[in-house]
Amino acid sequence: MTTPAVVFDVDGTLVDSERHGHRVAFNEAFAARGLPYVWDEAAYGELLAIPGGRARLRHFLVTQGHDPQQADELADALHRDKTARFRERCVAGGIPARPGVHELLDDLAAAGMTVAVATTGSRDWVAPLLERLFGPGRFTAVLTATEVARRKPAPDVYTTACAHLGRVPGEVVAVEDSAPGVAAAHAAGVTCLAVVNDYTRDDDVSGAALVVDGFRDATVWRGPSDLLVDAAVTAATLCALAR
Ligand code: XBP
Ligand code: MG
Repeated sequence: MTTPAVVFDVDGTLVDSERHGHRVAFNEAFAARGLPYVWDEAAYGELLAIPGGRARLRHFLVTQGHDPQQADELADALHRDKTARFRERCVAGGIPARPGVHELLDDLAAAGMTVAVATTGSRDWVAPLLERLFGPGRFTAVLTATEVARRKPAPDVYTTACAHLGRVPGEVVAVEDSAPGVAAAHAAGVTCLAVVNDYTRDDDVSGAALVVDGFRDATVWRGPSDLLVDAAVTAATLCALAR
């Protein structure tokens, strides 16, 4: 068995980006356009069920009474502005990695394991964020919503990542945080570790082989608890998951 490649989700997995990052950028875009909308933390948590910031905006605008065509045009304009604002935060170092992610990436590198990224986020901010936090060229492949036809929970971003890595799905382990992400990995035939967070703790992640609540000082919510080493997710955890 070759050592598995590990494909990481971004939002909510590698980084804690939604509550104080994306959500704030969306609200700034609403205000810049003179719109009366403000997504509070609870409302945004509900809207996260819709993968993709533009689709999330369009859905919300229709619920606010905008007709479909107007909602389409406004969602385009707002998402462009939001993406520029969020990108600035990424470049300025305003989006932190989740605790334990740096240590896990170092452990995977020491074990000679290939790492990649598969996200619903937009390449415009994903590329600078990954470089700012983890250094250039840290990931062998980075697949974003920009490169695939269908967003998670469709398997496209994971099947494309496997192809870019030259791996069959059985040689890959996905690390995700949410229901759409776990569903996408499962649909692609990729074993999945779910590392839930305060927005996704009630998500249906039944497709995951192991569910924990963090990368360090972790508690196993479901799955073989002996796969954690000193309550931490390590290269050995991910290798064992792939078998
Ligand atoms: C999470 C998403 C993204 C972000 C917003 O992506 O659904 O849409 O919430 O980013 P993942 P955009 O968990 O797959 O990384 O506004 O660029 O879509
Ligand atoms: Mg995610």
